[in-house]
Formats: sequence, C-alpha cells, structure tokens
Amino acid sequence: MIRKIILLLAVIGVVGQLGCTHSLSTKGRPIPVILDTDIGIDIDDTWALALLLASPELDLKLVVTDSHDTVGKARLAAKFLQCVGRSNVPVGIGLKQDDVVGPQAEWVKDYQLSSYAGTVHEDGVQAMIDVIMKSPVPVTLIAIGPVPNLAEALRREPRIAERARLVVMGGSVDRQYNDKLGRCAEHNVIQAVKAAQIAYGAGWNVTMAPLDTAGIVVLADENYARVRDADIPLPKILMENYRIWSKVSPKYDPSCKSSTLYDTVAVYLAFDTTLCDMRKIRLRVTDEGMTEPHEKGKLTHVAMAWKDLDGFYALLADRIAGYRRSDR
Ligand SMILES: [Ca+2]
Repeated sequence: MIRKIILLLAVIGVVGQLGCTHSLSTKGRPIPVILDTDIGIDIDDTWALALLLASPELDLKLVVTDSHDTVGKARLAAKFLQCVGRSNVPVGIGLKQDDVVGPQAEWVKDYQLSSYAGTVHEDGVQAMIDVIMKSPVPVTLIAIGPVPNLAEALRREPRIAERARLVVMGGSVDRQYNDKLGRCAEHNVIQAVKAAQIAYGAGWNVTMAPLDTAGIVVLADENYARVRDADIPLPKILMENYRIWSKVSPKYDPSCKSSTLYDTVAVYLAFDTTLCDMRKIRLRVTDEGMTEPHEKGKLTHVAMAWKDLDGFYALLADRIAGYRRSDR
C-alpha cells in the first residue's frame, strides 16, 4: 500500500518536489566532486565544506586549496576533515601566492599536515586533473574562491573541460537585492581576473551562484540555533571555527546568527537547483572583474533569484545539524 502511494506521488510529481535533492545525480549514484576552496579567509567556505560532507548526493573525491597560503589552508581543510571523521578525503595543495591563511589560522597553529590520516597531494592542481581524467563519469568541480588553480589545470590539461562541469560561487550579474551597489566586481573574480576569464569561459558546462543569490544567505533564528546547539562533531567543529573567525570579524555574533554564507549556494547547486530561479545568460568577465551579459559571452546557468530561500535555510540546518558519519 505504501509503495502504491509513493508511486502515485511520484507520478504526480510530489516526490520530485519533496525529495528534490536527487535531480542532478547520475542514476541515483552520488556525483563525484572536487572542492576548490580558499578556506580560511571567510568562514563560509567551512560552512560549504560542512554542507558538502552532509549531502549524500555528493561524493567528495578531493579538496584543493586555492589562493594565498595554500599550505596553511590545506592544514585547515585536513584538520577539519579529520575532526569530523572524514580523513578518507584527499587534500591537495594548490598554487601558493603568499603566507596569508586567514582568521582561522589559530585553530590549526599546532596541526601538522604530516599527521593527517588521509592522502595529501603536494601538487593539488595535478591531483585535480588526475581525478577528472580518471573518473568514469563526469566530475563536478565546485569552486568557492578565486580560481588560479582552475586556470592552471586547464593550461596543463585542456581536456578536463570535456570531462567536468564547473559550479562556481562568483560574479555579480544584476544584484537587484541591493539597489545601492548594482552589479559589482565580486571578490572571487577581482582577486584573480585572468583566471576567472579562463575558468568561467572554458568549454565546460558552467553553473554560477553570483552575489544576486549567494550574497543574501544568512542563517538565523531557529535554523541557526539548531546548528549552534547540535551536540555532534560536524556542527560543533564548525561552530568552534566560527567563534575563532569572528574574533577577527567582530561584527558577526556566533551566539545569534551566521555571517553571509555565499559558498554554501555553490554546493547546493551542485546537486539541485529547484529552490532557485535559474536563467541561462551569456556572460563575460571583463578586465575590471565584472561579470556582465554579452552576446558573445559564455552561456552560463545562473541562479538569479531565490524561489524558496526559507527552504534553503531549512535544508542547510537539517543537513549540518543532523549529520552523522554513519549516515554515509
Ligand atoms: Ca570562499
């Protein structure tokens, strides 16, 4: 009887809406993904990593650190993965630019990469290429920072564009939510404009979470409280990092709400898009770092607005607050 009801619901599309998170997985199998992240600068990368680990539609094959001190960032990613019981995930060190780790450096001051139980790739760009080229199914590359690693990977092995798709947090397309600013040169683009021009314009399928949608995500109220108060490792370690990070960014108060969680939207778009108003727009990255519509631009799937932002908040809280390693 229950099966009949489920079948009936499926036919009329109700299951598709309630259980909408499987819409992009391949034949029910988790989607292989690589996370390219500047974790440590803003805290939202850590939230995004938490959401990714707590999303059964996604199979995290590799985390590669991008921008600034990629070695320090690899220590941060590795310690986080280890603390939440996911040291099965390899960590790759991306192209190093400087010695800046960011406000979460305090959390890893005594942690050595050599103590990571999982694999550490000294050449994270090559590891990224290898995962993509060896995968029997297309890999989804989730980029939540500036993208020098991606530009370098495309330079070394252009065929990755045929075997991967890109989901990126970056850009600002219309930004109607803030009339004062209008479209602007978004951080991840302006930090490495040439790389963004190469990666956002490459031959792969590109999905974008621009500021228009990613820039208004702040978890608060009951949904935030569930994550803050959850007594299991993933949310506890996340909150530990948020409290350390907020010492350097005191305008954020971990007792009542999150900071802006830009990067979580890119992770969400890697497995589902139904909560967003998606548009196909030809975009080009200008030398000034703008992502503007242009007739010769790259056809991009852009999350232009939220259809159900409250639904996304509930998903974010449900997953992070409810994550247990044994669920995987
Ligand atoms: Ca980021």
